[in-house]
Amino acid sequence: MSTALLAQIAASLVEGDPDATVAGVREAIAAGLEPLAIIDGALVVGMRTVGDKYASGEFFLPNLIVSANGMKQAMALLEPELKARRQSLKPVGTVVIGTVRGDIHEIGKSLVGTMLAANGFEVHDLGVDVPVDAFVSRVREAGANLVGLSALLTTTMHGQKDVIEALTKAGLRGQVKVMVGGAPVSRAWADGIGADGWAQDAVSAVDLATRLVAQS
Ligand code: B1M
Repeated sequence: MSTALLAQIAASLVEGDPDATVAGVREAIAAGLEPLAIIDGALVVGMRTVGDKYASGEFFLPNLIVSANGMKQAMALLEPELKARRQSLKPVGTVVIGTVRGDIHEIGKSLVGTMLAANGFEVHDLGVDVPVDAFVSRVREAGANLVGLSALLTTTMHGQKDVIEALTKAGLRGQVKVMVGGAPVSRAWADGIGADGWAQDAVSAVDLATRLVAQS
């Protein structure tokens, strides 16, 4: 039953039916499915199919927008569930996260931020299309020990390098670790721009963040 329900949620995301996505997620929560299983087994699967269909020319921008909206509504239901499973008095670390300048892709970044919060991090989510200076000033104000930079476009990836350079210039690079991610971002790219780590997905981002703050 749970496999069928997860497949049904993924299909509703692909079909662009946010009401059905939300209803399916509610049903899955009520059935006792773990939030992470719903995210990984249905929402990420559905968004991946949407991406493939867009890449092959079967889907167009409006399809992406409707599916992204369904994903966002589903995540709003799952975030409190994730947080409720993790109650930490002292944050594991303080992270400033955002999607870099010129890039409005929100879902992956928000998923990483939600997972970090659910795992005990204090998360300052700056949103999307974040100017370089906004990262720098929030790191300073929050006394963050980690920065997370998301980029989904090959044309915006260099924004990650710009933030690292700006942190160095501001004299903050010694106090913060930098992790990068997003579909076009690779380990080689992360090494090349002087980031401290790269994560392929939200689950490995939590592992990486935990290791990085332990070193800081
Ligand atoms: Co756009 N888009 N998009 N898009 N979009 C992509 C990224 C694209 C690959 C689609 C394609 O052509 N196949 C392509 C980029 C090509 C490239 O540069 N290599 C593309 C393009 C071209 C564009 C526009 C230029 C289209 C246009 O206008 N002609 C435009 C750009 C706008 C801009 O940013 N300036 C655009 C717009 C949009 C929408 C607004 C319609 C919408 C975003 C809505 C929103 O976010 N609110 C959208 C969407 C939905 C996508 C796809 C289909 C799905 C992205 C997504 O949400 N995936 C995407 C295709 C794809 O990726 N296959 C595509 C689900 C999400 C869970 O995965 O974001 O990869 P992802 O995040 C993962 C990992 O990457 C990682 O963990 C996450 C969770 O597992 N991760 C991190 C992400 N950030 C991390 C940070 C970390 C660590 C891990 O540490 C800090």
